Amino acid sequence: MTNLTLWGAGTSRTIRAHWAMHELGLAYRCEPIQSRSGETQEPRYTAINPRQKIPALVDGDFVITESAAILAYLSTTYGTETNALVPTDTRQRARYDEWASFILMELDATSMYVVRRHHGLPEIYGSAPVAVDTAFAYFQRQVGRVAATLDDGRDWLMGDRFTGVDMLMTTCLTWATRLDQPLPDTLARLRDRATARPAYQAASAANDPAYWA
Ligand SMILES: N[C@@H](CCC(=O)N[C@@H](CS)C(=O)NCC(=O)O)C(=O)O
Repeated sequence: MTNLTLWGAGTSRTIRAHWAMHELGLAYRCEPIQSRSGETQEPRYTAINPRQKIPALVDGDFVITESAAILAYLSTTYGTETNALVPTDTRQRARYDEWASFILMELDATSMYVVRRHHGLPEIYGSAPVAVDTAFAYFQRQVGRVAATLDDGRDWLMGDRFTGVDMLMTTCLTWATRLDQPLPDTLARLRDRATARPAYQAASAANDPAYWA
């Protein structure tokens, strides 16, 4: 029996936490607050996450923020041998952390979020076409290198088994696809395999704030 409440819906970061819930078969409640709605600044949410960012997970008396940390927490706390999303073997876990850091820093923060800020939200962050072009070019260079890793025929980043880093990667790839970025074939296939999973489909529905109305 769990006592899980997930705060946040509607973004490429919040879907990671919804997706983990569904991969792990967990029942949860959701407070579907949204970015730039003012809801992250309200006292009731600031009390949960003083940094005023979504998603955040409340599990009884424990609060954890940051989408990748929520995913890992849910897996290590509630995952089973068959559905765990994070490896337990030390070196496998190190490899997992390596992929997660790369995806979050190089693809999310340095590439897609720069585009989001300076192309998608110029009224808040300012228009910066050169930064946007550079971020797209950087994204292309990085995904080209990732594609080379997949050339050995593996289905997922860690090998044969689907893990949380495939989820982090997929949310960056779908984000890029929405912005008309081409992807190398192997990565497009990884994205398609991941988004065809029933848990992803369920999470997409649950990541829509209207789902919880
Ligand atoms: N690194 C964080 C990023 C969280 C983040 O930037 N969330 C945005 C929405 S995607 C947010 O909460 N913005 C606050 C607001 O716009 O009110 C994570 O992966 O969870």
